[in-house]
Amino acid sequence: MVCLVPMMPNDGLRYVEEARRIVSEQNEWRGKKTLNLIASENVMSQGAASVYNSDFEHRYAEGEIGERYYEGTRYVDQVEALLDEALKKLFKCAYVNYKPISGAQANLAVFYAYAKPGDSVMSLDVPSGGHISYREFGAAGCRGLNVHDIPFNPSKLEVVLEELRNKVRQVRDKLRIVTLGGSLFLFPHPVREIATILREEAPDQDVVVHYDAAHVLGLIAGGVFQDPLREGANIISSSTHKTFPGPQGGLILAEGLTDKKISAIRKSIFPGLVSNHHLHRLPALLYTTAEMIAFGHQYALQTVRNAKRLAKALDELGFKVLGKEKGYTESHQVAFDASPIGGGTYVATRLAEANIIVNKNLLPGENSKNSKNPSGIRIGVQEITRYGMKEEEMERVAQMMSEVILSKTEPSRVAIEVEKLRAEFPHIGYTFDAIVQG
Ligand code: DSN
Repeated sequence: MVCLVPMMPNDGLRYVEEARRIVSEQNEWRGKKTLNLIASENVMSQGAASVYNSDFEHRYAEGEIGERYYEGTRYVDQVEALLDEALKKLFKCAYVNYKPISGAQANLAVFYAYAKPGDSVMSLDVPSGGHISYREFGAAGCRGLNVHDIPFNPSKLEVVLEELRNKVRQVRDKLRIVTLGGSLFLFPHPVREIATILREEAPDQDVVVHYDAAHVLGLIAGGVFQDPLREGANIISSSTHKTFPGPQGGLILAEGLTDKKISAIRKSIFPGLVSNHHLHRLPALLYTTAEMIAFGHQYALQTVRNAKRLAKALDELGFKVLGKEKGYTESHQVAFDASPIGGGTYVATRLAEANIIVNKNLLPGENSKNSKNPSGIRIGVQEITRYGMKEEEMERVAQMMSEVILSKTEPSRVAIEVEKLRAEFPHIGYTFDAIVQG
């Protein structure tokens, strides 16, 4: 017999107080004391944040605009109609679906729509930049797909097109999807060339060219990276919170797909993988989309300029930065090989002690078994760019990283410099905040 001991109100109160304290300390620390260089994160504007928490967070709206399975959805319909229009305008595409609640779920929706168990897909392996969701241990594997590697040259940081052609010849009979894009994503992928290879080598297979834009969506929106839907990609999956500075969530964009393929992806998402699509994020996504229509180009341009400058400064200070021969990067990311200076885990941990937040990362050519202590460090400058930092500040950031790692300065001393730098840039830029509130 189970004996239940009655809880006292104070037992509950402790958790409440702790929850409030933790959130308050997180906001203070992340908002004022850290340089956030995680490549997959960003911050929403005050305006977007102001429409994020609302009654929508309690509601359901399964179904489509005007055809819901619930009553009381008048205002969701209004938000979604505007979101549909704004996203199509920004990305110049015929179809959008903002119901996936994460980028990985959007990827699973693509695999579910266009391949069945036992079919083949191709993607970059994780060290070459592929996201875990494209691999056999991720969403592709959950769908029962056979995953083949896209050949990648680790020193040139490029897809090897002739090897890819040979691979397509070998697996063409069951090949359904080629997934481009990734998590370590310094340079555009050869979408046009790969689409051509697929047309030439598997003309009868109707292979879907799928591009995961999660990391670079804001750069695509700003017109400073590649434009996958114009280069031969049939469908884009993404998250909405990396270089695209919206609420956390997922997205599908498509252009030129047949009605049958549109219907397949729509059904794959609802009723396939998503029941309710977390409505509270939609007004914030609309708000951010409007900001990207207005300010996306300037923001994206500055982001890439900052990444290039940070990479160059780190290189000059003695870090082994990837991609030097190609200008280091064309995206928001910078990567360096930390193996000569203690390895990825050591460097990331030590930088974190100075409140410089990065992530350790596998590098191209590395054995994926090293994932617990990989060689690399991946950096993203999109968030500090949103706070208004420019090339001059990138030099300062590189200098601080060098002090902590190369000069072995006590991290707590550098943390003081980090806090000072943050204090100079308290406001998020490239937004309507000044206009709407002023
Ligand atoms: N794993 C994340 C990244 O940092 O790239 C994306 O889901």
